[in-house]
Amino acid sequence: MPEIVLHALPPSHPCMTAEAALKLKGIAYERIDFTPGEHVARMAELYGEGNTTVPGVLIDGEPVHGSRRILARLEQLQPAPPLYPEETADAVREAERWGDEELQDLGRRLPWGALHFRPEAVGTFGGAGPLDPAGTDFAIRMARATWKYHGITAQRLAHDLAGLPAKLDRVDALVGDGTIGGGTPNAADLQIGATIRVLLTVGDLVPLLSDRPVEELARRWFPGYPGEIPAGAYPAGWVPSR
Ligand SMILES: N[C@@H](CCC(=O)N[C@@H](CS)C(=O)NCC(=O)O)C(=O)O
Repeated sequence: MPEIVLHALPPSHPCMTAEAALKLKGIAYERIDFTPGEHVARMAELYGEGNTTVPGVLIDGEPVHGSRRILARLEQLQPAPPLYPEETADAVREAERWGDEELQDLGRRLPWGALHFRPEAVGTFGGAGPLDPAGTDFAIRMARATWKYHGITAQRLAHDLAGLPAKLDRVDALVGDGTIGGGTPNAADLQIGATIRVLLTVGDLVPLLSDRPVEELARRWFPGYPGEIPAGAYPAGWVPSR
């Protein structure tokens, strides 16, 4: 096996996807976590201009950037167990694409959307308790910068929340038709499951997510993930009822 280095940011869900694939395939790797901010220059240096997001992996020095490219490359390196099982490969690829292009951003916008209203909860994502007042001042500045960076606005947040039930129904349907949720995770399980696992940290979303296939899938493939934003963060009426 070649030497593999995974470059990541600690709370990143696409990094969880890439790392879960490495573990699933039993591939040895070293994980290097950048600090947010520092990652931009370091990733561009390693993966080329414009490739500033995580995850990236270096495979004997060969740069592979982005969770989907990484999973496809790992499949070539070590075909078993398959991330794209032959009999469902097309459906898995389409579900993986959807999970990346249409669901993954919610794993950034919805938690950060809620943290704007409950900044002290930023501390829970580092595995600690809620922040003290000085820490909360810092978190308020961080949440403002993050809203700007990810283009989060109150209108966009309300729109994301309104559209969430249909997306969750789609995930349940993928479990129902056997595209995901089998005995061994495939690429779409890992892509979709990581985003849903992050959403489970948002107390306001728990009623929408709990006791259904979508929750079971996320907790099965990603049992541990820190972070707890108490319910009641989003303004009243923004979270659709189930
Ligand atoms: N769709 C890409 C997106 C990766 C992505 O946006 N990663 C986030 C972390 S969750 C990131 O690097 N954020 C920092 C930044 O945008 O500079 C993938 O799956 O690899």
